[in-house]
Amino acid sequence: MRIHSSLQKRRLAYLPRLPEILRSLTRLVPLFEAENHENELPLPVVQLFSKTIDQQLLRFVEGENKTHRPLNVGVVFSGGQASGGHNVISGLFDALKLLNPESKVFGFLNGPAGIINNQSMEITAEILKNFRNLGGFDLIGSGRTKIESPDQFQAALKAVQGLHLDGLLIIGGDDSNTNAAFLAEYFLAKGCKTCVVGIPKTIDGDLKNESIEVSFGFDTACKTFSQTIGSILTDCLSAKKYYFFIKLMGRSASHITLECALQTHPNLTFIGEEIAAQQKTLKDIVRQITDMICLRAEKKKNYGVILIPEGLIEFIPEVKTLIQELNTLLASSLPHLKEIEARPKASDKIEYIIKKLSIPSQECFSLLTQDIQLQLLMGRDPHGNVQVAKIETERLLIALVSQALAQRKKTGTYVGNFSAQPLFYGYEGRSCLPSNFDSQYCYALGHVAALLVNAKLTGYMSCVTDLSLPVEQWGIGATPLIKMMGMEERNGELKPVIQKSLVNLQGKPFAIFSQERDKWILEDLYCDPGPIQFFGARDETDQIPLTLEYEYSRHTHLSFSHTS
Ligand code: FBP
Repeated sequence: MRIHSSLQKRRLAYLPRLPEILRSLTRLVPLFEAENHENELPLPVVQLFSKTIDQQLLRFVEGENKTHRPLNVGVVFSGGQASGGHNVISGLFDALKLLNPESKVFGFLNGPAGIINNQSMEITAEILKNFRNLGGFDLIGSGRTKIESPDQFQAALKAVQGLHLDGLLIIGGDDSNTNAAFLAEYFLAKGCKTCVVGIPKTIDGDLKNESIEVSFGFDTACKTFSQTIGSILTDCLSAKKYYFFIKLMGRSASHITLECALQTHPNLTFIGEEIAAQQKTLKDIVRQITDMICLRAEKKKNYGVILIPEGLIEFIPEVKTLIQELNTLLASSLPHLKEIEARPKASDKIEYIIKKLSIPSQECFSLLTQDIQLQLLMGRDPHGNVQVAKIETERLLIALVSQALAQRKKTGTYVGNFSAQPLFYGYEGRSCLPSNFDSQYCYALGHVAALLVNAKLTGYMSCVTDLSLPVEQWGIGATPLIKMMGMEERNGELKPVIQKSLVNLQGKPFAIFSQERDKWILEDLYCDPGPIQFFGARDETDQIPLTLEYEYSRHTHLSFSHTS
């Protein structure tokens, strides 16, 4: 049960703006773009998805007016929270009711496990009115269970047939939408009428491609982190005594870190993809931070802010190799994880595993602090990934930089004082009140999902495009889930998965960042964007992410002025 604050009450009453085209909802029909992507896809994808391989990209256009039958549609939240999820459900609900007031929406409880265990609830207007435009996934809960075994697929089939579902919306990231593609194929093979539709959700911003401009939740998370980073920058400038090492969520890709750097202008920002491209070692990174601290100390500046993407550690080539070796060793089917768990002493765990690594990985592992060594040995997530959110890279860097500075002090090349504060921002950005952008984007995504189910289209992801234009001019369509697939190693095996998008080092947002960042090292050109605005002028309330703006507009430099 939630107690609504007065701001939440005002948000419940907020009416998201809709793209103009959705105003003719009852008259919209799909228009397919003839194209053959079979040749571009890896062979296992073509073979595994024989029933959905021929799907075409589509958009919706006004067409013949039809009568609409009542539809039953199930929804599930899969994976980490992202602001705007409740608006996907609101958009779906409102669109379905408009198409036919007899339509019903069912929510599967606590993630995909709710499908397997057939636990659901009907979402009525009365229930939904307490969740519109609010953050979190608490209406029905979320979870990370993966539907993968034959029994689980069968259980899912039974659950959707039991509720006579015409559609099932999977609101998730790359892994969850990969699951959606498999479910769509499976349901078709079993002659089941339930259409599976994916919704691009993740604060990480890595579910992004030709058809998906951004995943929902990214904007709210980045604005929330940028607000806090902005406050830290001002605090830093006031007390002038700390170096803040701020790790930002985002799993592998550094999209969040890039967006926050563009919003706030910290002294130093690492972008994982650049580290990988430049083949930087952990020592190089430590040296880069240490050099900056020494330079600033010469100017009597013993403070500053450093942004570190959550996935940095995985991009450092020697650490990446180490993680890959550990992943293979610790894949749940193998006995090493059990051996490690059985040893109570940290040093015994480390001693056991280190002998199993290659010589370069042994060297790399030995460079890390014991805390980080243990964090790298922890269990994997259900998809076999290292849980990077749990690796305290910010503390590792502080420890290594402290050692390096102590060395430099001895040689007289560093004269300052180093006092560091580790911070990690992640969970606080996932369930907060969605920005207007996310509220509107999600509401539209839900509408498009309703149109897809109404048109009996399965294995598609709902798409809303042209997001840098005013909401009224946004476009709507859908892209086949399999079109986004590639092959990746999971739990030690090559599997078809929807590709994660990494920061494009040739793209405009990164170019603008690299053009500006050198100035930020010594000059304190800090920018404090303040909290998300919900009421007031549209240029303050409806701002889109800067990376999105730079990618799709003509900007060649930062779009707001510095405070100096
Ligand atoms: P999704 O990919 O499911 O959207 O989750 C993203 C994320 O918030 C990552 O940024 C983070 O690494 C991870 O979830 C944390 O997972 P958990 O919620 O299980 O701690």
